Amino acid sequence: MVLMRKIRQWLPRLFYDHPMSPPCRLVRLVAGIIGVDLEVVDVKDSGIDMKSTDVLEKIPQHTIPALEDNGLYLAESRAIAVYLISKYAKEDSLYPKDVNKRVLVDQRLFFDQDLYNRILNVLRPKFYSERTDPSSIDKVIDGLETLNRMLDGKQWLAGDKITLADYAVANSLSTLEFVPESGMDPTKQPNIKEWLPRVESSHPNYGESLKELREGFKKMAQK
Ligand SMILES: N[C@@H](CCC(=O)N[C@@H](CS)C(=O)NCC(=O)O)C(=O)O
Repeated sequence: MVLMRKIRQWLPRLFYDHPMSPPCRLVRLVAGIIGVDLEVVDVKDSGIDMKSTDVLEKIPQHTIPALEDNGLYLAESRAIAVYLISKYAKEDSLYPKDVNKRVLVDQRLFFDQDLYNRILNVLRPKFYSERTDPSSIDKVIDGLETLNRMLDGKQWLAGDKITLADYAVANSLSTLEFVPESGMDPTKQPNIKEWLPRVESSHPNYGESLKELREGFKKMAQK
């Protein structure tokens, strides 16, 4: 039993990744913070086709990030982060076991999924040199106003400690740096302005992750 557990700990956790993917960044960030090793497979470099029959059998969603851990196959960045924390973190503050605390983190994570999709509707046209629909910008601003209200009088998004929700939402917001011309500066919202640096300085890995993103954006802009 003990031997099996030890062997399982040594089996590689395959992580299907791309360095510039924001959802992949969230998982790498969380894994780094809780000290879990991932065997990173860059899908582009390795030529893996997430839509190939072999991969789709295991990961029907064909998106990255995806995780393969001892027979478990998982897509969706927030679900992967929840899994890694629940299974491997030494303590539960990032994703509490107490259901009354955890549900607040979950609520913010579902909110983040919606917010990120709104942000994507503004980022995507820039990738394809298309015009952004002004209503997409309005929807992001509405999301930022909601976030600002969530943070009213609070240090953190869910409870009295930093959680996965803070990292997920901050990670989503960081992608707005790619579209400065849109005028969607989250720090125009006073509570977000105070909260963001709090998240950024909460762990050295966050600063590293942000640096990596900014360097990537710079390279993309030079192309
Ligand atoms: N909600 C998903 C979004 C994943 C996603 O859309 N990933 C993109 C890369 S950033 C992707 O794999 N796109 C390729 C595809 O949809 O086939 C998550 O958070 O993991």
